[in-house]
Amino acid sequence: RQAKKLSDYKAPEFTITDVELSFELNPEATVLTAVYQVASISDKAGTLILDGQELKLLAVSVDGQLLHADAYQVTPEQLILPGIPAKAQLELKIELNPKANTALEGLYLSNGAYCTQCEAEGFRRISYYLDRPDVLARFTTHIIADDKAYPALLSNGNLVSSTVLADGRRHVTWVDPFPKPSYLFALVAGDFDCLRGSYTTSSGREVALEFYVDKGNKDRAQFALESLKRAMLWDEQTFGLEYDLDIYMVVAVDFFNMGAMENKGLNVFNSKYVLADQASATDTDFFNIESIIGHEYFHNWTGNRVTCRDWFQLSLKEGLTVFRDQQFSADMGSATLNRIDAVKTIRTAQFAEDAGPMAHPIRPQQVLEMNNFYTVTVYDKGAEVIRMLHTLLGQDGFRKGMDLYFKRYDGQAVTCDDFVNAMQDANGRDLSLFRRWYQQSGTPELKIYSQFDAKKREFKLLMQQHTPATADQEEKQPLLLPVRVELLCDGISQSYLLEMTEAQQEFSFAVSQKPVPVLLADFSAPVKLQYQYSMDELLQIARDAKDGVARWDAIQQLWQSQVKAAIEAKDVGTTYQLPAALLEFYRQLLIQPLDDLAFTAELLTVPAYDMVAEQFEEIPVQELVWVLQSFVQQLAEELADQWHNCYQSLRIEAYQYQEQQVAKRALRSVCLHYLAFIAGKDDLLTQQYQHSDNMTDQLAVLRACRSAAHPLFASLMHDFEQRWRDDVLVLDKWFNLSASYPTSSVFVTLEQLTAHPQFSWQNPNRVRAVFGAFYQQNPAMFHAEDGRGYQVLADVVLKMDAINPQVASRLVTPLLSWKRYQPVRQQQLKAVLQTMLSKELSNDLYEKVSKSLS
Ligand code: BAL
Ligand code: ZN
Repeated sequence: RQAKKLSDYKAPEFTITDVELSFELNPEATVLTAVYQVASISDKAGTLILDGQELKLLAVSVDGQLLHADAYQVTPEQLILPGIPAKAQLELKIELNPKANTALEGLYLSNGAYCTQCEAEGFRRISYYLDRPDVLARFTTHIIADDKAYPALLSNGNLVSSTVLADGRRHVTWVDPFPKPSYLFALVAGDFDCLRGSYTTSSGREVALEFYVDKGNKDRAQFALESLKRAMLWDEQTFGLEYDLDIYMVVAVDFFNMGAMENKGLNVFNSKYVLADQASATDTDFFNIESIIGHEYFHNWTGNRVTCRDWFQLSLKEGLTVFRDQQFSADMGSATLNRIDAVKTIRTAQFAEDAGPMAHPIRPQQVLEMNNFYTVTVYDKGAEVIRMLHTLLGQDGFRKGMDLYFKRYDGQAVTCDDFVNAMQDANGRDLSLFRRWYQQSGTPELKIYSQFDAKKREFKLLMQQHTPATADQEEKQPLLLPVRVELLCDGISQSYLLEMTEAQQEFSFAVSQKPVPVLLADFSAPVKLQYQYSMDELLQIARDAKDGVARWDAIQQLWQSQVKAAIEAKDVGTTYQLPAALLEFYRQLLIQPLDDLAFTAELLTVPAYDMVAEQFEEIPVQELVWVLQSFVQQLAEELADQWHNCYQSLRIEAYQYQEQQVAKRALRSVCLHYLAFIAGKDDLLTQQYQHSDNMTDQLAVLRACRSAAHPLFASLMHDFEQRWRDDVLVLDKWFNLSASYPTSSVFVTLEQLTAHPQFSWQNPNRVRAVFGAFYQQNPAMFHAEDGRGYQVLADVVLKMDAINPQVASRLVTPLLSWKRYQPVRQQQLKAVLQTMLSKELSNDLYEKVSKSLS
């Protein structure tokens, strides 16, 4: 199997300027007529090679002449057409079987509705095409389908005609005036409810907003519609970017591989990121909807108007758009809490990716299956890289760079280098060193030592950076690290932004007395920091630092050191005593929570397993599970009255998704979580489950009972399943909780779940709800001593590979990092991976499994 390399990039020899697609929809035999205006770049005749997969080609014509089958060649991946004139009209007739398409790439059926997914290389499953992002064409789309069964016939751009044919079918025509790459093409046909709204842009243009959802779900789309309006306004105010078509459509579908897709003018969304109301969705669901609606909308400029030259440049649009959606969410709510969430993602999933066999820079250099590179590295580390530019250039400098980027490249397919050039030129600043972030993989380690000279009244920070080798790259170079520092002295905080450019550097500060340094405030660079703090210093930072992220991080570091101490003391039972100072800090927080209750809730939360695990080169699985559980138990018991009193003081009013209320619920949920670990709280748990008016509070009870393996769990879960068995989105929460129950009974449960009438191997949401939860939230059982957890997941991965390779390839991730575990686990993991590799695998799975074993 041949991987593609960034260094092999060649501009296309032909381009396609105009595309006219006519779909006659039929579940098992859709007929597509595709007409392309083809132009040779060199203005010479030549061989045109189009990409295509699993297509039934019925006919080919060039300039109106039907070609005989020996005038072209069809391979499993290409249509090769020799002797194409410098300018030609190519017409293809193709038959598709959407019903048989369980991979959910190209044209497929979701609950009876037709929909498409073309990014990254799905268009080649619809038609033979130059399926690469640097070929931009104007698309006209005709859809012909039964009018009664499919009243909504949608595609990109503006609707220009709609007529009913004599045979009762409807024929609609959509024209997208903006040239686009094929990955942004979309078609939807179905019978939906439509929630309509409108938005007037800052220049006074009226845009129709339309949300297409399953029948009966219109009310649940209201929040998404309002989120979209907020996103449109925010992009105008923050970046001066206005929407450019007359209509913006969002379709919610149940069968979808990703979260959502930014097709021009016609976003397709996983329904879980559109539909929400207080009874069925949690505060986190509402938050995610606003953020993803924003993300897809922001792509209209960062991705669609300016797109990627090739897929190695994916972070050009994804890193930048994640950064933009993070800024949007920060402005809609709490900047600190949003930043904490982003830091958690980097420290868990992204650092783990760097440490595993799939390590890659944010601009990968080699790819076998592009779908494998929609990763936390490209997305979230990509966003960190953009954030560092923002930090270095400041808000105004960054905006100047963005303005120049759009001025130069609107309507083009460009590279990450082009983006950095715009930032550099707009600010008159040399960013050559900074560019290393795009080509170097791995997590830099930043060691800092301090020295205080009382006589000279000088405080020094000695910094060393080092990036360990990764699976893909041996040699590493120093990077440009923006390091935010606060010096705390006598309750006063002084802030600095240091720019580290060498492997080793020293920074001096004039001070009156020895300060406590707050290092890497706001997590100003995606690195692992090492500094020897005392417990008192960490508690002082947690109390006094200006930066909220640093305050939270100080508590994180404190917990990390406690976990290490408990494991080193081989004291993994119940006897390890948490330090009195830490307990006292928590006691005071509970007696007098901070004004920001959501931030208080974060401080009161013991870090999750995956967060702590990432600190260990060899992960001591069972010890970690025990230690974390025993810490929660100890905190629960030591502060029993305080948890109870704090919980009782937070009575809340009728549900609204509103910042203060969300914060109160978050703190109540944390208190409840600890209370579930104490005997005698059954009434309180039952009370909240039965009497709350919203999903957030109900789910908090189930989660607390799950984590504490509480006797109430079974009966409450039974009730929940009865209540929600007809609502699959909510039932996913039940699937998730069932699969993450931390006892060995879960292995029987997993079998029962897959036999549940609402479970379907064809639906990625169901599969992820069960098996994603099993490996992400049930470390004790996923890593069961006898290797059963690994075997269960490996069997599911193989089964899924035949149905939906993208889903299979995501699920295999936790099996790949076998080198991080003790020898027995290594053997167990390697054995399941070797068995996998002996089978016929998709490229998606083959790339990951073979790298892991190499
Ligand atoms: N472009 C794929 C989905 C997203 O990142 O928006
Ligand atoms: Zn995106």
